[in-house]
Amino acid sequence: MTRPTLTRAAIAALLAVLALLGTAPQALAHTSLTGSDPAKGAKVDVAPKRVTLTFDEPVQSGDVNQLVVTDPSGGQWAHGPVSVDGNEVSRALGQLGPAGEYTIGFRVLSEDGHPVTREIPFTYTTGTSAAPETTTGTSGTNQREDDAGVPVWVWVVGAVALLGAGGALAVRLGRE
Ligand SMILES: [Cu+2]
Repeated sequence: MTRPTLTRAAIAALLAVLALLGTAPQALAHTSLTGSDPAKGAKVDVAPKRVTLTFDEPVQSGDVNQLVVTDPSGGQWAHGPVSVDGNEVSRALGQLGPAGEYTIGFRVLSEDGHPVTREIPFTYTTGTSAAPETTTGTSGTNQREDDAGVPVWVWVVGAVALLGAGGALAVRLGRE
């Protein structure tokens, strides 16, 4: 009798699919960023004293979150502890120096243990003019600036992303 066997196999397959689908709502419900100060793409003319991220759910406190602010040359401006207050994560900023595009980079742990990583650009419109323009610069100077343009935290976040890639892939496969 092959028919009952096939039916049983079909039911088993269906249950497996349902089990996979059952994980999808959780995967879609990951903590996500709902806002930031400075906001994404903002043009600020008064240097912020603090950078604050707001999420749709509480974030894990403790020494598990990273939050950096990088200037156009790769300089770091956030300092002190990363503080967590419910849905908000913030960190103090030094007086911003050069005008230009800054990037807020973060990796925080949501309550369910999943990391949330993002980059948020904003522009600081005032402040000291950017590094001496290339009018007097040689190509050697430019090369050096290019090298300095890749901030260290990019590599850190990249490594973290690689570590998380396995989990993300599993989630993605589960969703599909
Ligand atoms: Cu999650």
